Amino acid sequence: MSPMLKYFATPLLVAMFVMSDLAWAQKKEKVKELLLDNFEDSNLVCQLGTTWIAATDRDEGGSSEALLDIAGSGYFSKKAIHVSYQRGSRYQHKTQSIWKDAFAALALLMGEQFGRTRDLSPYHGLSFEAKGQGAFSVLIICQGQNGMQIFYVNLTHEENGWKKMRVAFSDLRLLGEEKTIQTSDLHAVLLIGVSHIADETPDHGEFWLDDVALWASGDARPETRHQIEEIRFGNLLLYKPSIGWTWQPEKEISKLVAELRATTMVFIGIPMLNRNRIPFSDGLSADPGNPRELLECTLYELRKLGFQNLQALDNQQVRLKYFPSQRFVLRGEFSSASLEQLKPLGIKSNRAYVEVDFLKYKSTTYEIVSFLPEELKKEMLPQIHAILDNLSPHQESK
Ligand SMILES: [Ca+2]
Repeated sequence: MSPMLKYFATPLLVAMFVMSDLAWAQKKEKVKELLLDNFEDSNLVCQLGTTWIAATDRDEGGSSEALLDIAGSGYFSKKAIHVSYQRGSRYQHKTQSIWKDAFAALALLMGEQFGRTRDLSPYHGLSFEAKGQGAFSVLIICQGQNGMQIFYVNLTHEENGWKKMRVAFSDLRLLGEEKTIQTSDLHAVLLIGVSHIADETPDHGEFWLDDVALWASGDARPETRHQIEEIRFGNLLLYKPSIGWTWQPEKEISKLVAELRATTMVFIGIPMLNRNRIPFSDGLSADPGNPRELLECTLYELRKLGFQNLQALDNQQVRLKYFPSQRFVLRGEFSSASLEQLKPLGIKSNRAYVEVDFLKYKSTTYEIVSFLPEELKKEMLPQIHAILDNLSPHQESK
């Protein structure tokens, strides 16, 4: 029997689920998001049937260049769009007597060809995953009553890896003016563009985008990768992705991580009620009011799950929205087997961050183990905490 199987064979019932965003945990409105492109089909045609193009100042007399291709490694997926560009210098417009700043951008036509428009007013904004050092600019060209209008917003991106960018259209400003975009402007959108910003990035470089989506104002959950459904777990209400998700305790955790293309998970345990002690595997048990005993049993279980060199950093009482929790914070390392599974997700370091919460509800203690690669902690930990905060008592419907 594998150590994992032994672990699961204990009285602990364990469920796991993936999280990708926090808002869904708060409200269950229908997701109306439209995924424009995840590039997995390797072509430059998006979900609308329109095409990604390189948009540069060449047509107006400039000398910038941009090349698009589908790159072989996406955001937790196989493909993304890749842009390499070389910005020229300021140029004089070939038909108007004005000088303009050089630009080289990636753009998505909203109509089948340039000049055709699409009504984006039902949508609230644009989201995408971006990779590339420097800052990004999102722009929308609208066909206004007085001709073309360019609205834009700048976004910072200081990290090396993928970062989620989420823009509300209402954040866009008319180029050169203070005017913000109005719903009426969105009735006739010619294209959506994304570029690096001249002031903050070199004149030549490259960047990647993936999972480009339009989100609607009613979207409770802007993520598209995992549909979330509510499940009852013991006395608690939890959320889990419903597509392709099954609980398979006989599998290694690390494999599940890779299969789900997720790097963070939470385990919920319902220890069988045993009067005053929480049972762990191999006959161990702990007094729920005794942090030292809880920690010892926790370390024992985590080692069985394949974590190594564990070090307890903190232990505190945390007040969640509905429950008090005894929380342990630990650092450790993934096993080499786990790390092999994490590699395709772009995780290179074996450093792991782990939090274990023990929360009591009625006569049951729940054990929640959240773990993630240390390098994703900044991005994912707030989401884990949001999920924990939003765990709520299950209400029988009448
Ligand atoms: Ca992709």
